[in-house]
Amino acid sequence: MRALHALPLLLLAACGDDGAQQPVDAPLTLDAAIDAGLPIGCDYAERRDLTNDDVSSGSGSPEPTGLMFTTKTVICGTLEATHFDGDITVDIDAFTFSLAADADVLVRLHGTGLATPELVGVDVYGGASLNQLVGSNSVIGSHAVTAIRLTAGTYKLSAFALHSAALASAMPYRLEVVADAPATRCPELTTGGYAEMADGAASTGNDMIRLVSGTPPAQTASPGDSPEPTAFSIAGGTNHRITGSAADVAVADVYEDVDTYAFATSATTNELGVRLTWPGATTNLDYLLFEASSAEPVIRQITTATQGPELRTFAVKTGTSYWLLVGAKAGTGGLPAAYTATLCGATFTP
Ligand SMILES: [Ca+2]
Ligand SMILES: [Ca+2]
Ligand SMILES: [Ca+2]
Ligand SMILES: [Ca+2]
Repeated sequence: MRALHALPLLLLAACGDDGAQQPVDAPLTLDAAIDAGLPIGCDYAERRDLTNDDVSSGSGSPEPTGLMFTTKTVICGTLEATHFDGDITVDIDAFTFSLAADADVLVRLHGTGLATPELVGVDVYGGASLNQLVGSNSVIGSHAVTAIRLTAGTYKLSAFALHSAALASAMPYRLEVVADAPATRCPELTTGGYAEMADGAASTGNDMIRLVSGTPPAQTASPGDSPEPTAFSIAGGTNHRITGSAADVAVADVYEDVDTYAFATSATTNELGVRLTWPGATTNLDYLLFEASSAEPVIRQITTATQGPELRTFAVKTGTSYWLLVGAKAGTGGLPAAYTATLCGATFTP
């Protein structure tokens, strides 16, 4: 299945990104009437479903909400059941909003049933033509979340649902942008936690997954490896520390040493941030998240930077066992590298 941002992207030609200009002497009753029609908790509600898709149809344009973000902005829309394109597109709804100042934000998409279609999420675009992808998320468990820093300006949120058939019924959703404080929500922990202990002299004791270029990730054939047993059951609002060493090993793999850590989410934890850090500026470490015993990545945080952190916030399933794999990119400098992974649990309640 194609990612949304791999679909043909057609630039907006004649559509400005400014909200409709209101005459300064517009009657006050106009605003009152619009506001009165909004569902509770919504700052804007989708108005033109059939023409707010500027990705797959090419003929649409984002709805200019006119909203200026301060601490929380909520856009309410619906994934429609009525205009599946016969391929994979169920519905795409694009909206613009603006920030007057730079801000760290969490972008969430939530609503009942959003886990039903094959892929539901939000792409965030910036730039003068609103075609530069600056963030994205997809539903895992109950909802979708990502954390990004946005500079002042105008952005486009494209909510999408991709599936092999039309939805059985329409699904209302809420797109929310809320202020974030990543430095306090998920700072690097510097003491305590779980230390890698089962990698062995060959640094293969905790591998679990092979990532060979050109083939899907697969479980190792070795019967001798096992994931590091952190025994973490991560509750919302609690942060946990893992430390380990990425060894300098020669393997025919995308990664040299890979180290896999088993942990679980608590019954209410539905979001996780993972901050992976290491010293120096010549080493490229990545992390991937798998559900335990699966070789299909749920999250790949694999930027090519040779300086930490690798940092991402995403939705997770509650009460679920996961594997966090830390890998040293093949050929990277500075190995062995001591690393710290800080896992930050959160409970989002709509
Ligand atoms: Ca639409
Ligand atoms: Ca829609
Ligand atoms: Ca290791
Ligand atoms: Ca290893």
